[in-house]
Amino acid sequence: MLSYTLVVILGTIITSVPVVAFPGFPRLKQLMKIDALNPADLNNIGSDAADDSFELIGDLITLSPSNLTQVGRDVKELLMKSGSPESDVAYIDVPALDSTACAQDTCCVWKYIADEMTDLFRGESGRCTRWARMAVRLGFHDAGAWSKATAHRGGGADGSICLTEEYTFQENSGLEDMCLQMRTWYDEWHTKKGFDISMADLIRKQNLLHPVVSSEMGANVATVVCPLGPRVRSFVGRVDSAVPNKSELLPSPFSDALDLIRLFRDKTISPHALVALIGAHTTSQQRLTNVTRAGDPQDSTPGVWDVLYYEETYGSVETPERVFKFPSDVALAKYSVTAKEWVSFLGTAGQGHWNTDYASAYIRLSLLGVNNINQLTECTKALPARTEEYKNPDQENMDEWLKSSQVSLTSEEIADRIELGGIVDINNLLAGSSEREIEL
Ligand code: HEM
Ligand SMILES: *[C@@H]1O[C@H](CO)[C@@H](O)[C@H](O)[C@H]1NC(C)=O
Ligand SMILES: *[C@@H]1O[C@H](CO)[C@@H](O)[C@H](O)[C@H]1NC(C)=O
Ligand SMILES: CC(=O)N[C@H]1CO[C@H](CO)[C@@H](O)[C@@H]1O
Repeated sequence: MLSYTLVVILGTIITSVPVVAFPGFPRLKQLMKIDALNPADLNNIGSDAADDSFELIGDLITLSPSNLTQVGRDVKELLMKSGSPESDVAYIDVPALDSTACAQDTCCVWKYIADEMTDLFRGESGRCTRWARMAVRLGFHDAGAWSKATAHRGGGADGSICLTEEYTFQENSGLEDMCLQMRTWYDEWHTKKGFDISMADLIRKQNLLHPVVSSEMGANVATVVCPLGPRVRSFVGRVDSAVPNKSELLPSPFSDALDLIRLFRDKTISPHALVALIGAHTTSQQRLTNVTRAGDPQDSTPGVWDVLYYEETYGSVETPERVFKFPSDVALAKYSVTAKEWVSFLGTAGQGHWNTDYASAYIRLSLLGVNNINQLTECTKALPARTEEYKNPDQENMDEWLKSSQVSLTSEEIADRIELGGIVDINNLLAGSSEREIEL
């Protein structure tokens, strides 16, 4: 498939980009300026109704109800936890890309971009690739560099992570490739394909292909491409900023639960929502937190948006040796304030609950620092369809890999293969196949 060839080529080019070897997380922790803990956090409430954030953000704080657009009203409802944060609304007929109908529909070009993203985000096994995971993390790191206390200095979901050198900051290690890819898409769609806009048409300009929009749309496309992932309602039209913002506002995998709760509180994200968001690690394979264990996943089913991550991190099921748990994740799983919500995501009944909570929390996260929420356009219909049922075709081989923590070329090859969503075939690899390029 063409898209995989592209990945291989890109992978080769990208290895020349300098990557900071160790992200230096502990330093960041000292830099955090933290308010006193909200007393509500000390009560182990945990129920959806009582322990969540309903706070308004951005322009919705000051706009009177009569001045709200449809989108303004919808987002306000979503922030206040009414309305559904997931949706399956989809195009029935997509207008041709070069048609007038497409030009008049803000979301139309996004459908084409989302399809192109999907090719990169989904692997042969049906799982999502490292590109999808990077896209989700990129959306978080762009939006998450914002806090109430520093809001006057800007920050948030403003694309600055890829528009400036922000992506080379230590805490963004591992996201360099994704920013380069976002810039490639920007060039392709904006510059080359001529989806350009007149200066007068400012809103249209904002709705078009700025990396900022890509970074939040990219995250939502990636999330739904991961099998079992939610289809998060998606809004476009954020305003770009070329000002790099505050690195110290992102979390460290070595923080304790209380620090993390405080850090996210200051972003209007409740402990409850934090527990839902952090479940994105269900898909991941860390590379930089412990470099000698590069490629080791955070649960036994990397690339699948399942609740096994919650079970294994909590310790309610046996976890194979190769699964690498971040200290911060374990801390949240065990802390009194967050444990109750954590446990509510365990088991098959947890999936639907988690997906809804994740979608709700991600909508909030993706709108931090956005001061034109009332002018956004909803483009959920541009997202690909979700995969509601999924079983790894190669779980037996995956399990074999997971139960050995031995570091060898073979294990790295398997990790690489899984990162690109390929099917694991241990026998082939053990037979000494040194072929790095996965059969695509
Ligand atoms: C307590 C908060 C969090 C901490 C401490 C944290 C930390 C980390 C670390 C250390 C990595 C691995 C980087 C590496 O070694 O290569 C990672 C990966 C990742 N994180 Fe988080 N994270 C947090 C919250 C979140 C949130 C809120 C999201 C999304 C909504 C998210 C999404 C991801 C994803 C998708 C990856 C995988 C990236 C990839 O495969 O390239 N994380 N995170
Ligand atoms: C709301 O709209 C009215 C008129 O339509 C305008 O005078 C007022 O300034 C607006 N208020 C806000 C907060 O935008
Ligand atoms: C990384 O993992 C190895 C193997 O489990 C361990 O010996 C080492 O202490 C870890 N290093 C760090 C920095 O956590
Ligand atoms: C414009 C702006 O807010 N820049 C800030 C980005 O973060 C650094 C480090 O915290 C500050 O020194 C800048 O002022």
